[in-house]
Amino acid sequence: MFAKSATIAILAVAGLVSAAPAPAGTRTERDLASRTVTQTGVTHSVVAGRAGLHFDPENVVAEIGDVIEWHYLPANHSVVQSSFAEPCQPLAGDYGFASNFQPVSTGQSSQVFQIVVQDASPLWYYCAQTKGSHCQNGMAGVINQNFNSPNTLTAYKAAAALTGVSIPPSHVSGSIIDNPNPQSGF
Ligand SMILES: [Cu+2]
Repeated sequence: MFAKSATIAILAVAGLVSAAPAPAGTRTERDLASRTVTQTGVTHSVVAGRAGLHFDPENVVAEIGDVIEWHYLPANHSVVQSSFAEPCQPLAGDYGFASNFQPVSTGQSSQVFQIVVQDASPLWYYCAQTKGSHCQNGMAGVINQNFNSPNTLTAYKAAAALTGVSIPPSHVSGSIIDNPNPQSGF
């Protein structure tokens, strides 16, 4: 299961490395079949919707090859990658990772969303739910923030609050799978 997940996730974050030089005549978009990372076996769980419009923990430090796994509490959240500069909208070209919406009435969703960390660059993301303006109200997170940079999660949220309406992704990319440990909480 993990190997399959990793393959999908690699495709999901293709946009992260689209700036890397590619041999002449090859596509750079999402064409990452040859790019692999060695998985560490470490999973970081993040809960969407704990304590309101919030990802918990919202700031994760992860190694390359770690899995980030989002769980969903009520009501109807999603996880969508953005840039730091443009909060509450998908990465340009829609290349980032993106989950579907996960409607939940009680407990947590039976599904989780996973990606594999591909490099050390910060990964910014938000919830695209427009009912209640989740992103504008602070439902955003980061993986591997550069703590020596002014690009902090606080700054992202401040900019997010000034955006109008969140933009949903045009695609789903990443691994949406049944919760592998439904009896173990998060
Ligand atoms: Cu949300």
